[in-house]
Amino acid sequence: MATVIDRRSPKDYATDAAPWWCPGCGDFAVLRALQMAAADLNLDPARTVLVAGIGCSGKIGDYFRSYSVHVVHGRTMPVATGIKLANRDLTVIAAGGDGDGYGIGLNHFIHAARRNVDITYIVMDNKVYGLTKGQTSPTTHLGSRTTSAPTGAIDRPITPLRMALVAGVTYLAQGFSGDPKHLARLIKGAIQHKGFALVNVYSPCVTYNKINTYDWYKERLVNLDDDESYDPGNWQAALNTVIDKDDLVTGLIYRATDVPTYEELLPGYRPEPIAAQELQRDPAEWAKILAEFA
Ligand SMILES: Cc1ncc(C[n+]2csc(CCOP(=O)(O)OP(=O)(O)O)c2C)c(N)n1
Ligand code: SF4
Repeated sequence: MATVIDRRSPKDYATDAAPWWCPGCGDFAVLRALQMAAADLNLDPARTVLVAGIGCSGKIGDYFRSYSVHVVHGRTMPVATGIKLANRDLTVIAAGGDGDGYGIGLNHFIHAARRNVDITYIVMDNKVYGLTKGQTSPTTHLGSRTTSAPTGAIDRPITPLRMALVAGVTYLAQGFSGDPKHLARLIKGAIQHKGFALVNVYSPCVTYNKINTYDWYKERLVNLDDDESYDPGNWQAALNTVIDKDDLVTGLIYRATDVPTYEELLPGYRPEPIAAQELQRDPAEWAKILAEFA
């Protein structure tokens, strides 16, 4: 007989797999925060899908209890979008690294944001390619020495927060692995948000990034949630703030609640869950479609 769980705890979202990350890796805190957020929302693991990218960060899909798809490098967005459109009754979360999302997957990220698909995207931004041994990533700071740039990076970095705002994101937050409870609140808000939500997380790579460490962030990060005068509903102020603060902010940066989701705009949209809809086609209609490809 199936067990009915009324109330879940973060532990209920752990799998049997032992995390493979280096001791101290920021991704442990992201996993913990995601588990806390899921427990707070009492998410049903059987109605939740985690789409994980390739990289150390992408291992999170093995450790969070839900359905999970480990997709090819940079393709979390199209797969998550497809899952949501096929069954919008599901909670769809994507997670991966800065290389996965802002390098090889950059164009998919921009299109997912502008479409406002109802998915949550968590990026573990450690400013290097951790899995492949510390090469420069799209968010590596100018001048940082990495295994692929031993004399210092010469490419100007991508700024995910500014890019997301310009692309049309409707929920934008930034968290830090040094504060998992705060991060859990930001992830919870992202999952509750109806539309595309990006949570960029400064998640230190303790093995390959000796510059952007926990202490480096602690000395610099400003929590916007502590500032009562900050209005996350003001797009222009959000953009000005991330530029002025050089992207070193945490908290809810921007939220718009009046933008329809991609699903709602699709022809034939109906508000009730797809499972409740009549999906049976007339057999003659199927035969006609099959005949076209015979
Ligand atoms: C098409 C393709 N190109 C390159 C790779 C090699 N590769 C695997 S992970 C990775 C980068 C991972 O960096 P990031 O997304 O920042 O994740 P992290 O490991 O730092 O968490 C690369 C380049 C690959 N697996 N597939
Ligand atoms: S290499 Fe870096 S990102 Fe990968 S598990 Fe180790 S600390 Fe984490």
